[in-house]
Amino acid sequence: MAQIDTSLLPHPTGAAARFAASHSSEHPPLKLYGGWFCPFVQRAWIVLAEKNVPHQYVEINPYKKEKHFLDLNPRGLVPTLSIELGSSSTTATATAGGNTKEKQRALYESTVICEYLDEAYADEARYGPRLLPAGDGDEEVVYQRARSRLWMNHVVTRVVPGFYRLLQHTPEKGYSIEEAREVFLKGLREFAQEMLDSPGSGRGGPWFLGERFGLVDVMLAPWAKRLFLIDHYKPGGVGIPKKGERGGDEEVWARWDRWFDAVVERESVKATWSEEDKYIEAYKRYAEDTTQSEVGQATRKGLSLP
Ligand SMILES: N[C@@H](CCC(=O)N[C@@H](CS)C(=O)NCC(=O)O)C(=O)O
Repeated sequence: MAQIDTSLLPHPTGAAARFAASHSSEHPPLKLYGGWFCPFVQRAWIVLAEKNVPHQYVEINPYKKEKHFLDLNPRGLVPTLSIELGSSSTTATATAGGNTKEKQRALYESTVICEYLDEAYADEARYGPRLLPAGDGDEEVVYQRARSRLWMNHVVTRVVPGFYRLLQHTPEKGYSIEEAREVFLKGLREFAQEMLDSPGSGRGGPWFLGERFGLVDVMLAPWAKRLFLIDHYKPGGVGIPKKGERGGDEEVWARWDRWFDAVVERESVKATWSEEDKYIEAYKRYAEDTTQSEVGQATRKGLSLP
């Protein structure tokens, strides 16, 4: 594997360094294995911060496929959670005298991890509001939960792949930067349009569900924070049209601005963010399309992301 992906700065900086340091003590019930630069990790990190969940953060380099990491996650990707079931800090009931080894479990995939954390730490009095609308009795709640999953899926299958296709664009590619930008902007515009059209309070925002921050916001927040990398590295940048130059789209992009301005200021998002120049360094390998990461290789081959 090329050195480029294994020579990453080995620790977070700035606010994320402080957040990691405040969660560095041994905590067997819940450990998050992550990499400071990784947007998928930031999703899980944001949920932990939102809900103030007791945990240990363990910084690793996922490109070095160390055995203890692969034992937890055979896919070898961060975020990875290590969980000890039966501990008192989750909703699971403690079983006395059991074999703790058997209760040691792992989970991976950022979307699965985020939903798990929201469910495992569901006590609203202790962990704050649920991030996915919860409850089965109310048909509106059940609908909003499904709708949230639909738009989480939009972020996962459309927006995120579009981000890498644009960021990894180089002049020798078989597609133009304009085309990559158009596809990416289409995904963002559709997201903003859905917020604008949404029934009830979602329309006014600032969040996807209106006044309530939720998992749809979590899914996209790390890439919203990383949009500046496209402006930094790619000619023409992200290309969101400027206010007053949006033609018939003034309203829809204004709704995007409202969401974006709120998300970059969200405490949990800021708390899990390192120093800006460190991302510029870390993403050079994407911008030059030399990364050996699985996301980078899949983008290069036109395959769906790992
Ligand atoms: N689908 C996964 C993607 C996770 C992912 O790609 N993580 C990257 C870091 S940002 C990783 O661990 N890469 C290791 C590699 O590519 O070898 C998720 O949502 O958790």
